[in-house]
Amino acid sequence: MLKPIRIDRQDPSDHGSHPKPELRHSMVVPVGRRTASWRVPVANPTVSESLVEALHWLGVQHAFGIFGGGIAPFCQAVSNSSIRLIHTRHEAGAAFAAIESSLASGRPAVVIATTGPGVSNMVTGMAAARAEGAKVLFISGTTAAAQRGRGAFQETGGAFSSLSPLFVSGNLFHHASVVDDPAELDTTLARLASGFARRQGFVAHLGLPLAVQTARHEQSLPRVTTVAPGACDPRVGAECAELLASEPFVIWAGFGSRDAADLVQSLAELSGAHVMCTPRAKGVMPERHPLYLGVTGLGGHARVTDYLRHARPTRALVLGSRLGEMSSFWLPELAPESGFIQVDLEAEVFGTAYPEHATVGIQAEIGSFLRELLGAWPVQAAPRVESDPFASLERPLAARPDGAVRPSYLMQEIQREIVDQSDALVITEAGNSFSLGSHLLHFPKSGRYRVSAGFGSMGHATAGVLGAALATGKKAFALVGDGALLMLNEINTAANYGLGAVWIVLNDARYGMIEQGMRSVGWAPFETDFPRADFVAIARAMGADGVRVDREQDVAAALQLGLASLGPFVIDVIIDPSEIAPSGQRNQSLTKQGLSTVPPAAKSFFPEGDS
Ligand SMILES: Cc1ncc(C[n+]2csc(CCOP(=O)(O)OP(=O)(O)O)c2C)c(N)n1
Repeated sequence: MLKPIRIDRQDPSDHGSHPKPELRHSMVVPVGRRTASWRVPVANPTVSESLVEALHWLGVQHAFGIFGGGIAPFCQAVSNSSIRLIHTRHEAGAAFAAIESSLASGRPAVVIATTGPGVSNMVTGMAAARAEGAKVLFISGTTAAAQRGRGAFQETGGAFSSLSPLFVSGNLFHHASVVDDPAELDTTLARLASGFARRQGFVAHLGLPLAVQTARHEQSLPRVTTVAPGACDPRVGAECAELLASEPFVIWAGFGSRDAADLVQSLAELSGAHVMCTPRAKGVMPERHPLYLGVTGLGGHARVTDYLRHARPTRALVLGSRLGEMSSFWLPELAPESGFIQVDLEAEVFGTAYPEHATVGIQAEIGSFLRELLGAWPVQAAPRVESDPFASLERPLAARPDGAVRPSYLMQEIQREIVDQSDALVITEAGNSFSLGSHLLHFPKSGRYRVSAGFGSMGHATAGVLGAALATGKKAFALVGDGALLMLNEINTAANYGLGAVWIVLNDARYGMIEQGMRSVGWAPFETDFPRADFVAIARAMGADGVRVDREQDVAAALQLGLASLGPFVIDVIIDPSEIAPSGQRNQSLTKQGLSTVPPAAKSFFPEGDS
């Protein structure tokens, strides 16, 4: 029977009237929204149509993927809905775009693949989604029960398929299942509704056999409203305020604090504590603020460790970071004498990076914790604000007349033309662009910089930039290596949909990070270079446009072209490979893990030093 769909919840970003005012502060409502694109519900809907309607109601705006016979009915249902469907060139590209769309918007995104290789092509993206804390639902075709074990083409799901482990909840998925019967759909939707309400991300995988995709299923929407866990007990805030106000401490901001940037800054200014950020938290504290120290981990700043050595804060307040390798390299010098107060929604992260140091773990949402802490902060505690001791280290580089573009010069111009002149998002790729971006770009606010520090797959930024551009409706810039853009690019997809994605390619005709890494541990590089690619020709051949830059004088104009371009655009920058990227700590970390006993040979080019 056809039932009208009532959407009577509000987008949580709309702080107007709420249906249940008594729960206003703690309720995280799945991102259902009163939509302008109201559709007349389909009569006698299929499972695919019901699922799509529910996903739309849960806030999904974008689906990315590659079609195939095993998932065709679901693709058709998405295509007929108000969810925007982007048909990509690789399932991994679809996954990376979905991750970045989700992180840029806070909404769940969907990735679609057909049976067999469609599913296996998504695996890297699945792991990246989990590591990045995105909200992504992977939906794939599965083999019908009656055909399983009988040599079905691209057999997927069930007892006989090599891909069956991909339909089990665990370390990869918060929820995974094959929906073998339409009757399972409502329970599955309830699981998705509560999962998508999690602030720390949710990754799910559903397998849908064809017969289930086309079976009739009466439309129903999830009736779950989740009260978020992790609101901070005021007594905890008061105790922490008393402790921290009595001793010098440093704030170590992680990705989990990105939505509480104002509160982090308020705490720093009220207490006088300095702030250091993990790469993914760049901008949580304005990076030109006098109390900002710099980045820790890959591309980090030596001035952070210098400060800790000289100022000797007794404790670090860690906000929303597990302090993993790319955020800390587990450096002992980053651990203050009395250890850490670590605030996180995930209790499993407490004390794991520095097990030998004392850690007080507080399981709470960062914003709620900081509000309690600030509310209880003793008025008599005098702020210890100092001026920025490092400002004088910044020396603008002049364009040199000859030679390829120095990466440091390119970053300076990106700062001036893109970061300072626009509100575009910048995403850096696995490779030298990660450490260069983290080290040399300065962001005034949270949400402008992205890097996959958790899983770090090449191709994450080259394809993720599509999702960022789509979700923000603005230009998004991917700073990528030539190797990564050759590995995976969705330029043709971006051209197809006219997306505002811009790739700035560090074209050095080699896997630069690998080559520099080999040199830095004393190896003679082998097999790292490859023929130089012409990315402008590639861009044009794929329906986009671009410009090549091979001297520093032309960098600014090329970046302006990228900013002004109407569609996808590639800026192919011939860079000087002799300038060593600030990735020294990664190489030292690999050496400690057993890579080489040869003493490091290459030194970082960067005068500030990478920590
Ligand atoms: C899928 C994947 N394979 C391999 C790696 C290891 N890796 C990290 S950086 C890198 C080289 C990157 O070269 P390029 O994209 O040209 O960037 P560059 O460092 O030269 O700027 C490799 C192979 C990875 N991170 N991801």
